[in-house]
Amino acid sequence: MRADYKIVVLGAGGVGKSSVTVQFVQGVYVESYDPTIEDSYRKLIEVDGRACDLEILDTAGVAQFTAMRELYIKSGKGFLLVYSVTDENSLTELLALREQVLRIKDLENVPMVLIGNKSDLDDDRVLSIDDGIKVSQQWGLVPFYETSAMYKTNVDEAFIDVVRQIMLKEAQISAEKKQQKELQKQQALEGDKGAAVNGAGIDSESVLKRNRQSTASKKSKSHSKCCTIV
Ligand SMILES: Nc1nc2c(ncn2[C@@H]2O[C@H](COP(=O)(O)OP(=O)(O)OP(=O)(O)O)[C@@H](O)[C@H]2O)c(=O)[nH]1
Ligand SMILES: [Mg+2]
Repeated sequence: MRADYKIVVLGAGGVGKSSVTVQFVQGVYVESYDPTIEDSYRKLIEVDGRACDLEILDTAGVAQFTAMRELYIKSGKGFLLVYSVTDENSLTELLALREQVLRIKDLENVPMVLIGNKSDLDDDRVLSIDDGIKVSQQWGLVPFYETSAMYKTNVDEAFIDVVRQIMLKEAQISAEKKQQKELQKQQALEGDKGAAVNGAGIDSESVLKRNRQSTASKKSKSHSKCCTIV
């Protein structure tokens, strides 16, 4: 079965969101700058033996086109947060954008990567790799990549990382659902037994406790992502 993945590319104007996206989807580099209003792309890829149908939303960075932001954040499953290593403000802008994503998604762990693009522009660089690493650490070790859309450096890696995070999250959600169903089944069974023996109530406290412990251990595991710089 093919799984659907909606990925949203966010960041300030001109940082290279469209260039990175088009390089990933079509394998070409766009030299000209044409500010995006909103573009959507599809790409079928296989990740870890699973067919994935990616829907990538390339969003507007320029302020006059950002009205739709809230809506597409709501529908996104994974996010690429892009700044340019040649533009300090573009990294500062990402802090507010990440806050907006977390507020709208209202989840503890949102699949996300941090991207410092235009890594080929050595002479114009104002942000170092360490600046990116610092932000990644502040964000709880969100995977960080320096990319060059021009040379396709780390572009596929960044997209695949976010797809893997979505996969992991969905696997966790479906495991939790399964666990909950089993718990309900068990409760129903024990209720039947109790009623048959002496009409006593169900003692599900230990099962619930186990359930909570297992969820807590999963959560702590999912925090232990490492930061990737190639
Ligand atoms: N040298 C270099 N230039 C890049 C790179 N990525 C993008 N650019 C250039 O930067 C300019 C802006 O790139 P876009 O991809 O249009 O930027 P954007 O973030 O989509 O901009 P908005 O749609 O306005 O938000 C273009 O002229 C690109 O060719 C890169 O990795 N290296
Ligand atoms: Mg664009």
